[in-house]
Amino acid sequence: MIKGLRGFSLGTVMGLIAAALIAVPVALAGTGQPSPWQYEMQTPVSDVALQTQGFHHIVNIVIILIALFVLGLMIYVMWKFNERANPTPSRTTHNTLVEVLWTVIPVLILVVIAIPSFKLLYYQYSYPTPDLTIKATGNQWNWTHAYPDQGNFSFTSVMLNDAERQERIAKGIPAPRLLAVDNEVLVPVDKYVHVLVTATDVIHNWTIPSFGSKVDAVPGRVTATWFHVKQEGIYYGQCSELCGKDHAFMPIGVRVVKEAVFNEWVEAMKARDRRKAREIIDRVALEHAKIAAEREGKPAPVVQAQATGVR
Ligand SMILES: [Cu+2]
Repeated sequence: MIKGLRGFSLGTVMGLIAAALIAVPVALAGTGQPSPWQYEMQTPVSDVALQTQGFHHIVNIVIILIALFVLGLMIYVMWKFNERANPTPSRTTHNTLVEVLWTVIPVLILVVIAIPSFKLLYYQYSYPTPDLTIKATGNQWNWTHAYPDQGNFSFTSVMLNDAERQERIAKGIPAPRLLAVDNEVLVPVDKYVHVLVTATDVIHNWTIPSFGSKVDAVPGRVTATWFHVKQEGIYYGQCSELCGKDHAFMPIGVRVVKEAVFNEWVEAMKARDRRKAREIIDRVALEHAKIAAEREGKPAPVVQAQATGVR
């Protein structure tokens, strides 16, 4: 009876932990941005991000098992060998078998962790042939994004202030605080995108958590990341290397759109028609807001005022 109970409780506890690790975060994680009460990673939308999250879960389970094992040992020692229960302590100092075990088993655990870890690391640095290459340059404190193969047009992405956000929100376009930017980076859906990253002043870091992309932007050097996203939408990230007083205020917004929309936007940008480019982004942003609202089971954002032209 007791044996059965023990098996049940350990299995149940582990099951509950695994369920909490894997199931709950799905409900709490935001797509492309953080969500209230989130403690897990943002919903992965690229293969790299998905694998990173899977690896994170594996390591977390290993950590929990080790912590429970050590806790169990400590409780056992406190109960079995306290002064009252064990007044005459043994003078044993060595046990070859136990010493070999507590050396070899941790090594094996590290090897088991290292194999998927290196696999993932190599995958992150595999750089499949790109369909599009963009260049991101970190400045104190905003990002310049350039499209070298599309006529080398470039623009700076600056965080929206509260008044500017309210303008967007009034149009029905979500504009999350500390994340929404004036000029979003547009990329086509289901394409391999390389991002060449550098900086003009100090080290910044170009990051989009949902893509599993995170790379330092180092002055005088070019680093790179890549992503392949199959789901349209807006994905935010923030500079992730302490870079000065406005480090927290230089977000990155990448909008993944249909190829036709992307091409239309590129033509507008090439023609330096910022008004047209803005209209294209506003149109697709409204579509994305509706899709995101439906996906999360919320009512679509209410358009409070008609779009009144271009910022
Ligand atoms: Cu920065």
